[in-house]
Amino acid sequence: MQFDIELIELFYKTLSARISGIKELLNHPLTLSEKLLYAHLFREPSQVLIRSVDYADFRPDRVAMQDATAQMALLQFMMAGKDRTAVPTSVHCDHLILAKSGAAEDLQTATVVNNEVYDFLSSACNKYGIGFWKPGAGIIHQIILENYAFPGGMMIGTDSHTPNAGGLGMIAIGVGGADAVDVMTGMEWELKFPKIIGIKLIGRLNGWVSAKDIILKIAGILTVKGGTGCIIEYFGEGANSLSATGKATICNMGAELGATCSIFGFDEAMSKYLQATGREKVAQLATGVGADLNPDPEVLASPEKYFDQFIEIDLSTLEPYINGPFSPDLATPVSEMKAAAAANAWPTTVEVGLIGSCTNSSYEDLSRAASVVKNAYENHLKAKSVFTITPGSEQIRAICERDGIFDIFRKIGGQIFANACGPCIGQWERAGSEQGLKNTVIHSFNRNFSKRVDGNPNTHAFVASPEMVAAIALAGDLTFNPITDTLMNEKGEMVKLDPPFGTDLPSIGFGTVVEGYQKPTMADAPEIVIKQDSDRLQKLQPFKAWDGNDTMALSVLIKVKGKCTTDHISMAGKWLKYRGHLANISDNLLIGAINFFNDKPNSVLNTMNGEYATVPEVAKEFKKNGEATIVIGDENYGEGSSREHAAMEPRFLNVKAILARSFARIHETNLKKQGMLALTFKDKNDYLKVREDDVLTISGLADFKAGKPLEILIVHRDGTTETIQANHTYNAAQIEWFKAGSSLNLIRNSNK
Ligand code: MIC
Ligand code: SF4
Repeated sequence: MQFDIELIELFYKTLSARISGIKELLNHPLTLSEKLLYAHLFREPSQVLIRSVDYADFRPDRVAMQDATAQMALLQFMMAGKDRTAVPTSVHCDHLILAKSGAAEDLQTATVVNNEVYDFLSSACNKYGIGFWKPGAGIIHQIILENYAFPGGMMIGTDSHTPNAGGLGMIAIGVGGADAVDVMTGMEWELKFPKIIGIKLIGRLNGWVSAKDIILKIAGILTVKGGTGCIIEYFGEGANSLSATGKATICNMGAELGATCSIFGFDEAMSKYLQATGREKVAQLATGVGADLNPDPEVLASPEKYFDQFIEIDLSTLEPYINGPFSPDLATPVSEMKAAAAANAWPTTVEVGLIGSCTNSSYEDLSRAASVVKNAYENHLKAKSVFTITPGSEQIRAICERDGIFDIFRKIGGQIFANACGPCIGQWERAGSEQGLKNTVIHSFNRNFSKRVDGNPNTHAFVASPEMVAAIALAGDLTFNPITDTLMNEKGEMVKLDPPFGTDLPSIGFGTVVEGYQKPTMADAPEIVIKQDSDRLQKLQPFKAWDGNDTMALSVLIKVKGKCTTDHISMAGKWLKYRGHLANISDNLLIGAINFFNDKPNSVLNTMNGEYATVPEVAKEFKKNGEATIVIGDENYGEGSSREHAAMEPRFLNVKAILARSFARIHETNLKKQGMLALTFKDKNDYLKVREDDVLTISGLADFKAGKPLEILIVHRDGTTETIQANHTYNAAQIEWFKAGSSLNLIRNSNK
């Protein structure tokens, strides 16, 4: 379906003139990222912005939110006192559907169980002029790609995989709800001007290798931190040979590298996809300004001159990859899996193969995976593992059903779940997972942090392309390499699977499925009701402003050891139901994080009584006593999702500061927006100085300034002290958020 065509037309009409102005200002050939970032500045650009140094204000074209984050975002938006959103916005119900018995039944259960939340979201959308996509319509990123994304546009979304729309040439960035509120209230949206990593793809994919393998390989090169503060821009003949949905897979998983977003230049594949999905007009308009939607020829000719980092990947020599367990950047080429699994004692029997998610549920993905299954079936092979499929949207589901793709999966016992996130976010009632047995699953999703799929810390989740998931699940063996290995069929014959094949676009078109969309009416919108005694929704109370004291004395709540993603800070799965209730969801604060001092999750010292208790319990005790605390973090603290609950929960429970070795971008901004102090050790070794019963006094707050470190006095229990320095990245405007108690308090104050 085509939305907001007037806005898109206006955008293309003025683009070339804007880009000429930018060229004049920068006075050098431009990367695509520069063109699109400058073209979306809030104010006419008047100075060159220094990458990774200057903050810049932007005017995104649209906002997208999914149900698990939209609740908090809309609760905040309601406090801002506006009648409607300033830019086109959409909300998508995808995260709250539990996968258990199959699509129809699970969807029915979800509408009952989440009734109150869906009602709240739908009535808020109706009132504020927001497009609402009902449960069952599909996963946010797939719906955006099919209906809203347009080459050259800029979008923010309250989900870290928003960059998926880069597959259609859009600058699409994952943010927290408070950032969405900025844009929805018509204010400027701020971002540190990113660095740009150029990736040239040469050659062509063949055989078992797919777009997913490109990003799995890059994850291995750049790691989960390597994209932080960067846009990844893809180009080269290899890039042009990929389908739009293949490009989207690559952009989607750029989130796993911490990248701000990823982008491809407009090409024939994008045009074809736009046309196939009913957006001929956009395809035509974008074609008319094709040069503006691609890097300049000089950049393509000497990329190393214009990008901050340059990588070249030859698709012709690429192998399929399997990444994991527990981290999406642990990349192993399929040919080395036998050795890697043995060396690490990974369980090699694969119990479940899960296909789908926002990353990989395009027609191309599902048709290629189905071709593998069909080939196996025709050769009398039986699947050794269980198969599940989560389609990305109703549109995809309907055409896969129409074209017989799902029947192929059903033949080997595959179960089709609802068009939703499902197992990807722990919304999977997996029988027996509570027993905590060591086991292996393989999926085509993007994240595989501990406990993420089924809540079991001993589930080893590996990430691969849908076709590799299909092959490995058929074999039931993680070390199976379909390129070289054979499988024994029912007749005792050895069978070698044929390489997968599929098509990017269905030969008889997408049809016209647009189920589940609710257009806002605004005028006759009824009041938004939040019940007093609800355990799912709670009206927000503004956070208190800074008290004006120069110093802040904070007890250590937890010193986190190692990886601490937002899944560790604010777990998803069964906790998703409290995403609209700050008090209730705060009961999961940091329950997945490992305490440095005893190597246990959710067991920290309560210095007030010398006993160990859970993190939320101890935080609440401190809060009750009117004492504030600090959390000590390791590297890349807050990696992963955009959920601002990971920042609001500590704020709510009186944690005033997070002092880490380093932060992930979205989380750091979320902390700032909620009025917290997000600080980093100036000397990373100082992390080791903090003991579990310390009190840390931050000083210099009266003179809190951009670029000026804060001083922290560590007072140990034995009376000894040490002084350390803490860096921060607050600019003058962000310091005002801290002072006001949150960025939202500032918006509210200005609306009074
Ligand atoms: C995820 O993939 O982790 C999520 C669930 O989509 C999150 C958003 C959330 O926690 O609601 C994300 O990626 O931002
Ligand atoms: Fe949903 Fe998973 Fe995609 Fe997040 S990564 S939006 S949970 S499908």
